[in-house]
Amino acid sequence: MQIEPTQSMWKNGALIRWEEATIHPLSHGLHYGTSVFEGIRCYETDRGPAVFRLREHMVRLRTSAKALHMDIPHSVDELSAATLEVISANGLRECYIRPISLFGASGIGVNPLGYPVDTFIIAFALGAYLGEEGVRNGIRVHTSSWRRVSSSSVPASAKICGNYVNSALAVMEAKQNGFDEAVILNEHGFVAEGSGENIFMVMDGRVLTPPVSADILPGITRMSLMQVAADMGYAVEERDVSRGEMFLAEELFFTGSAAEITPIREVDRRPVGKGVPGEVTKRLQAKFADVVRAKDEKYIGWLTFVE
Ligand code: PPE
Repeated sequence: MQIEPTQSMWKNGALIRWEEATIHPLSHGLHYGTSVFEGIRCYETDRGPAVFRLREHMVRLRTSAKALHMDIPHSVDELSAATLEVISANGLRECYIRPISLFGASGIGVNPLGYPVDTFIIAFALGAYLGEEGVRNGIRVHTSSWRRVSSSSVPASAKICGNYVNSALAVMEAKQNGFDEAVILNEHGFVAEGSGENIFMVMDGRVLTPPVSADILPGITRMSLMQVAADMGYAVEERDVSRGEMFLAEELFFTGSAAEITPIREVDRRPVGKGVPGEVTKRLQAKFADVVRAKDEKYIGWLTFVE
């Protein structure tokens, strides 16, 4: 997706100009994928811009880093404050925020222990990840021929950049085959997630999603949606889902910071339900839109307002 540059970003504790941002070509994170990142959204509200679940994202950044033995020398509070600083410095009202920490340049070789760690926080405007049309009318997906990276090889539930080679292969294959996105099965053949989204299904009116033990990324939108759905009175369940069960689902949808809630209208060339976004999905989408835009007091604690 194309984005417009902004004026400044945050690097290792201070704002720098967008044009000043550089990475050494010998950075370990570039050669070996040893970097961790986040994706966060900030929404325009009546009380000004507000970042959705900022703290939770920064906690996950540090948890992903821990899985790589990477010590990010900034606390959750510091990273959160830096995010607000970048948003206000650039006068952004609604934006997407991309924090990233990487092992820098120190030498050559696979072992990064003791290497410097560089952290950037970048914010910019971003539209619907899977398209406006997709959010409204649903997208078409297929089951990938690639299996989800397994926790027996890498920490699959950490947001480690190298893990995204798997996602990139899956989404390229999906696009080349004429689909909007891929559903990736895990090593055991159960449904894991999309290339950059968690997946939910509605079965007999219940809201189901694969468990974290299915080698998914434990999505913050996923966690939030599970709580909102339960509060709305839906039975919510985490359990393994087979490929074939997707064909039985009344509704299917993706969740993610970038993707928000995107309905799936077709899977493996079979219509999901009636082939249009379902009622439960639409109700959840509407509620979620209220939650992130500070229109529901109950979840106001999930927002950090930019002064
Ligand atoms: N699974 C994967 C593999 C994933 O990358 C994401 C986020 C999710 C699930 C949903 O997690 P959460 O955002 O916490 O609800 N994908 C991010 C990056 C997408 C990208 O193309 O870059 C995102 O949505 O920001």
